[in-house]
This record gives sequence, structure tokens and C-alpha cells, in this order.
Amino acid sequence: MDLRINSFDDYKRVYDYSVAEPENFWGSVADTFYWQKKWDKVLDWNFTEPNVKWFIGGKLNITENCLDRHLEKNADKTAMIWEPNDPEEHYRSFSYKELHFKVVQFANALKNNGAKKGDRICIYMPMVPELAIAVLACARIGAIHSVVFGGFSAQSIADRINDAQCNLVITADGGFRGSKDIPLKNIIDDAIVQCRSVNRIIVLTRTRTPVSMIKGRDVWWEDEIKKVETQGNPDCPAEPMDSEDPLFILYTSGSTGKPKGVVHTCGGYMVYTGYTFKTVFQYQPGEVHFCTADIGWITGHSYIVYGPLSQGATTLMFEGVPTWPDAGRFWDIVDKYKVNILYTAPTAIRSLMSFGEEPLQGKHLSSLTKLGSVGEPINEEAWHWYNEKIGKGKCPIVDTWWQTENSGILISPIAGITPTKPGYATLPLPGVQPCLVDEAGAELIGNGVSGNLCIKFPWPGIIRTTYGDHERCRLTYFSTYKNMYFTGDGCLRDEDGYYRITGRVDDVINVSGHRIGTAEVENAINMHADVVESAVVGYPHDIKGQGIYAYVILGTSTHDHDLTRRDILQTVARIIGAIAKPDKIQFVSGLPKTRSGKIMRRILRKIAEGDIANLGDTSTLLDPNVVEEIKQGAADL
Ligand code: 6R9
Repeated sequence: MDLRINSFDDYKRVYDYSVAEPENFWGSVADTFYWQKKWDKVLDWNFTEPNVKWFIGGKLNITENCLDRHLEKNADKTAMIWEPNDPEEHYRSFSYKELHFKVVQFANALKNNGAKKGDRICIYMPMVPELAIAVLACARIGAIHSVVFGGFSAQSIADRINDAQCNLVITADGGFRGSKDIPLKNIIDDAIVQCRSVNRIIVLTRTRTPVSMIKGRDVWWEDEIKKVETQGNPDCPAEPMDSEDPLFILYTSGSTGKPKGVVHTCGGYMVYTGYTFKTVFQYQPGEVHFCTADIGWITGHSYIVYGPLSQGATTLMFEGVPTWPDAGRFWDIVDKYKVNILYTAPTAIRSLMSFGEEPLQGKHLSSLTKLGSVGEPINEEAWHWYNEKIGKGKCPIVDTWWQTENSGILISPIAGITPTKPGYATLPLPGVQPCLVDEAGAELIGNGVSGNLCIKFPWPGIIRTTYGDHERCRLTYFSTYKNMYFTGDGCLRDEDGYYRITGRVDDVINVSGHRIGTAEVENAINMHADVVESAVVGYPHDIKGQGIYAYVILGTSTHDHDLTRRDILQTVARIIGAIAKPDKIQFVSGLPKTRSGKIMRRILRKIAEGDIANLGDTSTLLDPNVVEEIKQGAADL
């Protein structure tokens, strides 16, 4: 069976084959990778425990696929280009040979510091090449990385380190992001006070911010590299990993409690991210791929680091933000490096759109051949602007839908092959079997239906467990609907069978493409001394997609509401991070509750959306009067 997709008919043929014979299909895809030992069996699965295993018995190391295997023919090809935050600073670029050298060198430094297979290593770094190098070096020695986004607070880092019992942390003195300078090592120092498992911190020099280095615990990245040089050991053998050995943990928010550590495994993750990268973007040798995500999120893991490198691509990594020093920054980068594929988020597009066309003046964007979108639904206005102003009407847009739990893209056009429709993620990729179900769990057959989006058959990149708590994984994803993986998203399948994701149906808010749990924000707000109770909902936000709206009941001690509002914001920033700060805080004297004490979020959501005309049935409320007061307060806000 020829699995190449050069036309829409090819797609349909390959898709049908992948559903009819999933094991043969994925076996053939996996054959395009380098395995130390081939698997004995492609797949074993059930969604009840759940227990999903791919490429059983296979041995591999993902870094041999991302680095070593390109050395024979493409050693001098550019693997990674790095654009610094400050456009005046010199860029850096690494050939495959150079990147391989850096990775094995740092892998040896990790070993010198006691790291070994199976250890959990927390990485809290700015978007510099050493972040990608650290990630790959962990994979090289079989240590499980847990990358924490640089915007999270000390408390969030401590929670993540403790949950995974990390023994080593890799960080930097600080990081640059736009006009800001983030004191990463200081934040780690604050976090580590609560973390007894950590015995070593490796610190990279980036901002030269003064940091405290504790004897016996903290070491400099640069010194550790020098030690490896004096040892004169130029190689670090790639640790043989079982297909199902964990590769990494990445924490993500859900509707309840603390973030969960999503676990992905070596074989399936490698095959899925490599295949989807190559297929969705139709990557051609020599093309420069610019994914604007941060490596602290899944998009950065899969489509800056692992996916592109396993396919021998040139991946571009950018340290800064789209609007600094001005709103033309992305376009300068596209122009400077002749970027071919640009993969970004709707929130960035909307933000750049708001600056008009001036920042595009004089920027040559003709190198672009394909555009991608990820993270949240893309509104039609942003889609058209992206298509016309950036793609000049000649670049296919791939609106890629997927989640942290999925490893890689599940529903998306294939660039230049699937006919697109603004706002639609279009069709499932080969090997992906989506279905829509109603509230009762019955599958909705046929087209022109809306429901909750589930996947009924495993793909190699599916979540294996939530770290340290398998039951939580089962409850969150596999218990809502029998024998299905539940995504938490609502979805429409139109008359053509095209999928349009309508947004989360659970208590997760998508702020600028980042998932934030309402319960998490409430917990943080409730930690403020004057807060009695709070309820958090999402509401439509022009740039961010969704904003955070908090209803807060204060105790009697508060007089200055403005100050309290700022104190609450500061508390949330301390507990979670600045990304979780509410956009609006409304002080209320009560919350709409049912007689059984449940907050009726539906009503709060409507009020936050400004849709107060039809609040629906409020007769079951304990005290319907609070709704009137909240409506009034919202109007005054
Ligand atoms: C990759 C990533 C996952 C949630 C997901 C959905 C939303 C992502 C989307 C999209 C509409 C798209 N989402 N891509 N919604 N269209 N193309 O973003 O992972 O951070 O885990 O978020 O993001 O709601 O459930 P993650």
C-alpha cells in the first residue's frame, strides 16, 4: 500500500486503509524511523483501564531519530535557527552535526551530575537553544523531562516538581521576553524551598542577573560543559528505550483540582509527531519551519523540537514575543530567514491584526508557502486576514486541532491537499477516528450534527497515564463515554463531514491558546485573606479568545475595593502565574446556587457574556434575588 498523499483522493484512500487496517498502517509509518530493535506487535489496547501500548517490544532512542540518523547525509544541514529576543543580538544556528555534538555533550554533563534513566528532570528555561538541547539530552539518557513554562509561578513549579519527584532542575539565571527580564533562578529558589526531592540545579547564563548559587547543590551549565570537554568524551551512547518507556511529562489544566502530568512514551510519541509534522505541513527538504509556540507547551515539544528534527527539517526557534520591539517582529523574522512554514496561534494573529497593515510594510513574505493555526478556534475574520495579508492568498492554511494529551495533530487539513473552509479543522488525519456523541453517550451518525468530540480508536500519540495517578487518567478521559477517549471539546460536523471545533464543554478556559482550569483560578483567589468565596467563568475576549471573569464574595474587613482587586490579581500571579490573572473581577454579595449548594455557572457565564436577556430557568435557585444584583453589578463594571 502506497501511503504517500499527493492528492485529496490519496488522502481518502490512505484514510480508509488506516481505519480498515490500523496496525498495518502504523506499522508501515513506524518503519520509516530508526529502531534499535523492531517491535514484536504493533498494538494492544483497551479504553476501560485504559491500557494502550504501541510498538510493543521495540527499542529505540528518539534522539537517534532526531540527530544521529541525519549525520550520514545531512550533517551540515541546518537543524535549528535561533532568533534572540533582541533583534540587535546575533542569531545562532546549528547544523545537525553541531546540534548532535551539543546534545551528547550536555547529556554527559547530566550524567556527571548523577542523572540516569527514569529520573525526572524539571526544565524551567527561557526560549534559548539550550532549552531544546536540555530536552534532547534528557531523552538521550532516558531521563523523563518535565518542562515548565517560564511564565509559571514558584508555587506552580513546586507543585509540578513534587508531583513528579524531580531530583534535578535545569534553569537559567534569567530570561528575556519582550521588554521584560524574568528572574528564573530566583523563582526556582523560591520553589525549591518546598521541594525535598531536588538535589541538583544546573544554571545556564543568559541575562547575567545576580543569582544565589548554593554550594553542593547549584552548578553552572558552562562549568559542567567544560568538565565534559576535559574528560574528552565526545559521545554519549543513546540509552536503549522501550517503546512504552515514558519520554516526558507535561502538566496541563483540567476542570478539577491541580494540573495533571500527562505522560507520553518514546515509540508512539516519536512516530506520531514525526508523521503528522511531515504530513500536515507537507514538509519539503530545505524548507524553514517557524513554530511560534513556547517549548513549555505541547506545541513547542512536538512542532519545534521532536517532529521537525525527526524529519530532518530546519526548525526556527524565537526567544521573544510578536509585538516587541514592534508588531512587525514575526514578519521581520519571516523575511530574515526566508521562512516557508509559519505555525502560530489565532490569538497572535488577532493581536497583530489590530495593528493594521503598517507593520507589514516593506516585509518580504514571499518565501511563505504554508500557514498553520493551533490552540483555539480561529474566527473567520482572523482566518481571512491570515490568508490574505500574510499568505497573499497563495498559502494553504492548516487549522490544526489537537491537545496536550494527543502528542500531535488529530484533525486538520493536509496543506495544499484538503480543500479548506475558514473556521474548520476539516478532516481527521489518517489513523484518527473521531466521533460525536450526545450527552447520553449515543454516537451521532451522519452529517450536520453537533455533539461532544470523542475518539474511538487509539493512535500512537494518545496519553498513556497521568503521572502517579492512573485512576485520574481513566476518570478524566475514559469514563465519561464508554470505550471512547473524551476530548472535552464540543464540535460540529457539517454537511460535508467537515469538523468545526466549537470550544470546551467543561470548566476549562482557553486564554490566548492556554488552558486554564476555573477551579484552579478559584482556589488561588480564595487564598486571598479577604475572600470568602469565588466563581470563575470564561467570556469572549477580542484578542485572547476567552478572558477570565471572576465573581468574588469578600469578607467584612475590606474597605478599599480597588486595592483588594489588585491584591487578588497579585495573589493569583503568585499562586499560578500571570497568565491566570482574571481580566474582570466583580464583587458580589452572593452567588447563584441551587438548593443543594451547587453554583449555577451557566447563569454566571451568560452574565459575563453580556447575554442577560435569556438566563433560562432560575426557579431552582436558593435565592433568585442575587441574580438581579449580579446583573446590575456586571452592567456597572
Ligand atoms: C495543541 C494545544 C487543547 C485545547 C483543545 C481545544 C483547543 C486547540 C484548536 C483548538 C479549536 C483548534 N484547541 N487547537 N480549538 N481549533 N485548531 O493547543 O493543546 O494546550 O492542550 O489545548 O485547545 O479546546 O481541547 P492544549
